[in-house]
Amino acid sequence: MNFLRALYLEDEMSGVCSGTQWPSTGKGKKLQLSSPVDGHVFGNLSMATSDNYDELVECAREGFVFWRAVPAPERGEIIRQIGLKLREFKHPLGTLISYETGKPLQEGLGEVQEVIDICDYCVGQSRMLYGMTTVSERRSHRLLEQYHPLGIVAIITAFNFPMAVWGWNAMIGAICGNVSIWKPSSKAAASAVAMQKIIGKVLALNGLPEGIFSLVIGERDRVGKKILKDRRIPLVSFTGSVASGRKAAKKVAKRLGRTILELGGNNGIILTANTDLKLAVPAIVFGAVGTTGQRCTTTRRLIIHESIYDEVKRRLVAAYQSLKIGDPLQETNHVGPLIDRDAVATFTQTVQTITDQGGTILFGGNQLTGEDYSSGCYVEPTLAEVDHDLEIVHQETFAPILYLIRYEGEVETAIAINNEVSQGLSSAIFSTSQRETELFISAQGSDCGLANVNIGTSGAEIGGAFGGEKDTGGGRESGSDAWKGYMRRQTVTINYGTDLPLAQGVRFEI
Ligand code: UN1
Repeated sequence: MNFLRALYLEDEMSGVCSGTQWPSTGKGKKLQLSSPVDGHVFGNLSMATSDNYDELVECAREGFVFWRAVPAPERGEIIRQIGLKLREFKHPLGTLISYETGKPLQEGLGEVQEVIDICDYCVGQSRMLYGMTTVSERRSHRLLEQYHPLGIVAIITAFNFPMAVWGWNAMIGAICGNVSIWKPSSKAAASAVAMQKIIGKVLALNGLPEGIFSLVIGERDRVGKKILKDRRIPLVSFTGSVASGRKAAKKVAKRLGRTILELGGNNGIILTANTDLKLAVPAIVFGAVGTTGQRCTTTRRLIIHESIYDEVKRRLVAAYQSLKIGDPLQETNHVGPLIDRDAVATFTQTVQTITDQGGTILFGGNQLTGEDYSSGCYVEPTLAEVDHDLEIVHQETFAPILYLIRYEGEVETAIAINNEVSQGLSSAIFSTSQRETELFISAQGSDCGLANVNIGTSGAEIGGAFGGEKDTGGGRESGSDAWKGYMRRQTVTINYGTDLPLAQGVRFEI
């Protein structure tokens, strides 16, 4: 476990940090950190108390007063240094992600790369927080629009991307002049502690005050609820299930705070009669089993034209037979464990429900047992043949279960099936016909936030805005103009003349 030491992780950890300081958590509840890879407990963490939380928020308020006055390109310079530091620690950080969450090492390293990429992106973006000017209807007047920081951004993240999703939010938020308080999933607490320790080096080197990047690991009912109700926090960026996102959004809305929601997906790939299967098969398999089916962008539904259905099925079964499941740190394995035993129970229950509702399991469906799988978290990636309208198919099960759905006729039928679920995150089409692909990305096409052509549903690049529609929550994070969601917009009207004309020609004489 050299990577734990390389990341300065000790056996006893604190779950509270205001930047570089780790205040004592006192009576905080203890959390055991264990790995789904081998079931070992590799550390203990003391969670934040309510007092810890309040102190952290006060410190962040002070941090904001400092940070908002730092010129944006100077803020970008700090982020540049963070990106360089992360390059130095990429391997141990990626290894920790893999060990703590169970995703293959390649994907763990890819996740750290995603944070490095967003850092690089933010360095440039820090010089491009553009406003605009427009003409006034009044003589010697000018209208302009500018963007200011909001204040404290709370970032609530899930276990499946324990560093990247924080990176999108914290880095974009920071160049915009905000400070952040990160509440990670307690299932991936060590990844958060390690990240905080690494960025702390940069904060210390630059002599920055506390309260710019804070971390709070606490119970959902204690710390999580406090964040949602806290008027001192103008923006909450929430990643998680639709059910918990709905509850969180209600609480924040009650105080008229802002949210950025990145909730569940039920992502489909359409395979038309014109599919290039050489491209499609690896994209489907990576999309369905990558991160053991626990990405919000995981491919869950395949909508396959009847003319190629049997061939697709044959190739997928063959591909699934060749998948190696086991220790994700060994690079010869394709698939690691699920996050915990509860996730295995959900998987097993879903497999049962599929058959109860009339579906057929084509491949897999079982939990794996034996010496290599002693943590009890490993399952077989699963293929199921189903009708598109089964209730279970319309739900997101966070596990490697891929539904094969047959369609007849034109691509419009497949698009309708793609769009009939309540979630709207990612979608894809495989086709060499421009008519079909253009229709898919047109206004009559996919209703999702991400619509891909001849690539799979997962593995989005940071340069685009990331997020989805309908039950996915409508939020946008990461690239493009997503930064605007982290700022308050101000319209300014300037009179540089000697008269005071009123808008709309209203006359008022005194
Ligand atoms: C998530 O699962 O919450 O597009 C994020 C992807 C990754 C991010 C997934 N870049 O699959």
